[in-house]
Amino acid sequence: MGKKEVGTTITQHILSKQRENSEATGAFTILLNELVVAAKVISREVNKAGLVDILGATGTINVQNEEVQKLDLFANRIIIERLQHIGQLCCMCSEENADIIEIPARYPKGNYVVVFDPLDGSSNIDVNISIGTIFGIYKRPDCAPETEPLLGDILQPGMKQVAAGYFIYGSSTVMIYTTGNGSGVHGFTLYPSVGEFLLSHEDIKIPERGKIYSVNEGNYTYWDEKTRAMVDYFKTKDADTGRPYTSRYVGSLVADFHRNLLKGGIFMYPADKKDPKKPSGKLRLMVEANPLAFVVREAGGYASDGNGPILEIDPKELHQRTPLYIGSKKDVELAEAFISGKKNELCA
Ligand code: P6P
Repeated sequence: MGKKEVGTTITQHILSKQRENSEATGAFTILLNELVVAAKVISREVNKAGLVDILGATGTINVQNEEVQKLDLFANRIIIERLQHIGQLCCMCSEENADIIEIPARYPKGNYVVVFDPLDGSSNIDVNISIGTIFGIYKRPDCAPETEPLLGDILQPGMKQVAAGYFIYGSSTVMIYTTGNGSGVHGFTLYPSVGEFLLSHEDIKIPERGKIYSVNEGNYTYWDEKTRAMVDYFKTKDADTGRPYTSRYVGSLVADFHRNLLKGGIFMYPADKKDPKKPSGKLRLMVEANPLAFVVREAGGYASDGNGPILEIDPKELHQRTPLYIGSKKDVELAEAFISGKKNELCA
């Protein structure tokens, strides 16, 4: 038998997962496949951004009061256009849109809800640092697809996701996704010559403890004492616990998360006093923390807001922010012990 010419495509993999699930109707497969098409288009634009005049800001400001880069706008539009026509969604939520994105009346609707950050880390676009698209997929609580989508359809705890993942546009374009329930976390690398995402990282498991901590220490002055003590802990020399850890911080959540997923470690965006309007830090629960928390849990890791599991948070607002501690289970549990004040119990 000759060497496999192509390898396992993402479509083959999704279909094999669909066949394992007797209730699967193929709707989910259509949805994920359209997301893949959107990512291929975004990847092409990201990779030629340096050549074509789509760099630089549009001069507009998004709902997060951040300058919108042209590629942000482009990625947001592509994802909405690709998903709105497939007849599987009741609505969408994007980091770039203040309100729920409804499905135009001319298209049939379905019962899936997709939440996404179309291009996370966009401030790094101009300096050629890896950026990414983050997505989470929910089923709308049982109701007729044609009924008006309500905020309650989107504001579900992260544990209710039926799938989640991300695309990272870096030295190569990689898709990481999981459908939860022990199905594993799988990675696919885009082969531009084939135009397909091919299986490259099967059943990813994050090391139980890492040697890397990722945090913006420029915020040290804005942290409370527990947060400072926790970060100082990772920097203190102690041979028995493999400290000090190595510091790695890209400033692009998908890049920092992806490295830690493969190598082990902890990414932290603590609450801080830097911006009174963002006391919980700058990361968003629905479109950043929940999808990555769903992925890391399936890979054997953990994600906490410092007091408990991210996936158990009951969302109150579409764009609410949360402190985020995510990665190797033992490291995140340690961080949680510091922030929740249970550190002494842990060391008892
Ligand atoms: P800071 C990018 O803007 C982003 O939302 C995440 O991708 C990244 O982890 C974080 O902000 C970086 O924020 O405050 O350290 O620059």
